[in-house]
Amino acid sequence: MAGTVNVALIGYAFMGKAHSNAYRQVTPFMSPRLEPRMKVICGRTQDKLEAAAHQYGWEETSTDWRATVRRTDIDLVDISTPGDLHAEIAIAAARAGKAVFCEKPLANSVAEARKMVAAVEKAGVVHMICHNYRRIPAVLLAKQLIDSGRIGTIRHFRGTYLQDWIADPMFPLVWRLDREQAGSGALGDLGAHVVDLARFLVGEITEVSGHLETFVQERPLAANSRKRGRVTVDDASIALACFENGAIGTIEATRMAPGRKNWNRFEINGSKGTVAFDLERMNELEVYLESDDVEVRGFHRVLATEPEHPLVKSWWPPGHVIGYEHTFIHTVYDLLEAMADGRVPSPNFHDGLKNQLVLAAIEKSATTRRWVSV
Ligand code: SOE
Repeated sequence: MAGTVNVALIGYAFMGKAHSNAYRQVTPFMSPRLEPRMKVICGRTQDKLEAAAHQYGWEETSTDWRATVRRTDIDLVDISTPGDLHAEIAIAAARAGKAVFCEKPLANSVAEARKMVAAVEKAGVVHMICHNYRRIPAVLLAKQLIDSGRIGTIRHFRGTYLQDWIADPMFPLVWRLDREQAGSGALGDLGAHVVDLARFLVGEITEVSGHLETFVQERPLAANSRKRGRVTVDDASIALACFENGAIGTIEATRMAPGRKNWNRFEINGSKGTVAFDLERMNELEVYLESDDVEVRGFHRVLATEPEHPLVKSWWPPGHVIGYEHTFIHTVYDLLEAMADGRVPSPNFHDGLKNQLVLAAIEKSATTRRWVSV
């Protein structure tokens, strides 16, 4: 290990949790040359901060982000707050000479985003936006196939990001439904990912024709469900797009599609083939190549878990999908909970013995060429 990066994370909600987990897991799995040290987690409410620090392993807490970004012992500022704070924090962090890692969408307006870019450029600091879906092996495989020309000239991009968590009109008016805090609705929250994937895989977008819709105009207040407040962002967004390279596309994002939980899907058609991806089956890429022999030509489901696939080497053997690690986490969790209760969890040694008896019986049967009772 060549050194350490002291991290300050600002924001402890869903994205803060995802980022905390990334700092914890990156070293044991991927051996980066710089090791993140989870120095301080920063937010508004002290008891929530303490709980988050304890849960994820942050050394300290702070309710003062301004003081935090000025600290001389902080190298990297991670902005996982709602969008209305991105610009102010990022600019302050850049001025303090810190590397900045920011959740998407970058800002709540283009004007803010421009100021953020100017600040990091002027300070000469490292900066990154968190478009995590670019780092999925199957998505990177799609990129390889596109960049190598295997699917030919790209003609169509069809990107849909569908969720359903606000489909119920009684779902409360959380910050993501407030323009002041979130900037926009499904468009910025989910559409930003689709746009990023479109740019990453196909190229720059030159022209769009969009439509935004807010189906549920008022919702119960989060703090008092008897009162209602106005939804000031889009529930759904849809756009046609033209790309610099001549491709055309559609970009759809909604949080009002019952049954679609995290359906981030794209299909890209080229002159010689198609690639299609669905986040809900994130270890797979569907591939169709005109160059395949006609009698076997068709969509192939490629399981992107071979060491030859991008990023996979750091994880598991072929077929051991990403997500495999969570099965161990769940197992260890149940073990710890059982220890806390003073009980023996399941499966336990009794299960191990019963299993062993079956294995032994199979061996015996194989040698004796007979049925064997267990
Ligand atoms: C909620 O809609 C959300 O958590 C987004 O904010 C994330 O960016 C997306 O990756 C998953 O869904």
